[in-house]
Amino acid sequence: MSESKFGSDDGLEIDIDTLIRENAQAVADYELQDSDESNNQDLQDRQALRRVNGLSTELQDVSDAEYRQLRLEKVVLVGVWTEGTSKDADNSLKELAALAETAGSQVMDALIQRRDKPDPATFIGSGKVTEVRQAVVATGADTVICDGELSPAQLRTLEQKVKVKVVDRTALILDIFAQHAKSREGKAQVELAQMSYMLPRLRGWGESLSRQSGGTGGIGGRGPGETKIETDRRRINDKMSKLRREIKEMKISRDIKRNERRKNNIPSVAIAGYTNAGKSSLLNRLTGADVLVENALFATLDPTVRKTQSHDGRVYTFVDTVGFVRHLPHQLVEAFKSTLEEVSQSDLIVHVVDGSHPDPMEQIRAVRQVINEIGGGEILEIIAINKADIAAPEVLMELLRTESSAYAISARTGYGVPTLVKAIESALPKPNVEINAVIPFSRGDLVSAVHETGEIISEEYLPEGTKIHAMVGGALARKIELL
Ligand SMILES: Nc1nc2c(ncn2[C@@H]2O[C@H](COP(=O)(O)OP(=O)(O)OP(=O)(O)O)[C@@H](O)[C@H]2O)c(=O)[nH]1
Ligand SMILES: [Mg+2]
Repeated sequence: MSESKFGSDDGLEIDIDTLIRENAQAVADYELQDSDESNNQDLQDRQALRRVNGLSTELQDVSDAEYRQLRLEKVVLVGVWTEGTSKDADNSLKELAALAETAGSQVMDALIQRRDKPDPATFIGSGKVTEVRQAVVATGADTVICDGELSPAQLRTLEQKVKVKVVDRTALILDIFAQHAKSREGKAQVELAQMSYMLPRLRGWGESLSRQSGGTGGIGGRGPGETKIETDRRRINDKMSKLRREIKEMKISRDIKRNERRKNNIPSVAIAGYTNAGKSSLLNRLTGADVLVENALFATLDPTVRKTQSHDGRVYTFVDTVGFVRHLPHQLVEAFKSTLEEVSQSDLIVHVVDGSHPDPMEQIRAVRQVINEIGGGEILEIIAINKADIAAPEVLMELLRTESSAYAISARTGYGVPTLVKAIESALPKPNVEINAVIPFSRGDLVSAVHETGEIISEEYLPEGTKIHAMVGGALARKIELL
């Protein structure tokens, strides 16, 4: 391989000069194309709804997921920087800001503290708490968002000290999911995740309930408030079991469809990756699907499956699904198990990476961690480094150098997409049974199936039928043998 070319096996290389040239052109086209997206009705609906559903500190009816109050929030972000460089810490807080904005909040201020580990009582050190309180007063903020998952006690103590609502990163992500869930399945999954987040925290919220009902917890903690918490807890548990059952039932029809595809040897390619990397844009570019594309985190929650055809006529599917993030709340991974199966049960993963992100390697690591967690660690992976039109060429080159099967693309301009498609097609599982048969003309369905899922070696029309020599999947081979 020459010095200026990077790329993977089979001669699919990238010429850096061309890339830089196309880069400049793409940036020029960039603004023009941006306006197309506003045609999307979904997007308009969503922008009209740019208000935040804050997790209300006062649980009205815990059996109903609508316990959150709708209000526009002004937030102060707080991070604890325990390891890595200061750039890592900044990136983390920038991501928290993007999450907060996606949830509809306005970020007023952001504070970060370096310490070995978060303070067990207040997350940030007590000295910093005063500073946070000052920032809250100075900016008129009504919420503090902490960059981590806080214990119920930490949330409560911090809330008392800063005197406004305190929310952690997990609650924020759950909130975005709640706002973006559209399908019945998606809504049920989010609700389940929210409840499993709420359950251990009930005591914290329960305090205000016990105050409401005039109780103080009483001796031995069995005041009226405590009783209410116990009823709440039971109701939440009941609701969670019901949701789990419902999700299981809803999953059945997708399982049937997936098994059908598998039986027919239709390979599935999962488009996975960090949130906002451009997965939906890539699906749209590859299949002409009309999936919502938005510069927001977790725009997509429901999987979209689209059929397509390889250059040699084989049918396969692409599926676009929910994006990943660093420290994806485990409640979400758990609740979205059935959705995430679209990735863990696929034949090939196209891992989309945002090449214009300041630290794409960190995103790659986070995505692989989730893929491993859901049992997809062994699946063949192709990296699609997206947004090549706005990415720094040196970042692209570095990624292409370190990743063995990586391609620079732009879902927006189409750059590199044909090369990526070639790589995908050559990585699709190959039909492995050789057939050499004459199929009667009355079984045209089998001939088309061989064309759609197999690889034709030769084909000839004889008076008694179509003589086909081909490689096909086991199930189809059996059907043909039984003729
Ligand atoms: N410049 C540039 N922007 C892109 C490209 N691909 C996607 N985008 C933009 O990146 C943002 C996110 O794109 P999506 O396709 O919604 O990303 P996603 O990975 O599906 O995101 P989630 O569903 O939210 O996880 C949108 O604003 C897109 O217009 C690209 O190749 N170049
Ligand atoms: Mg998407």
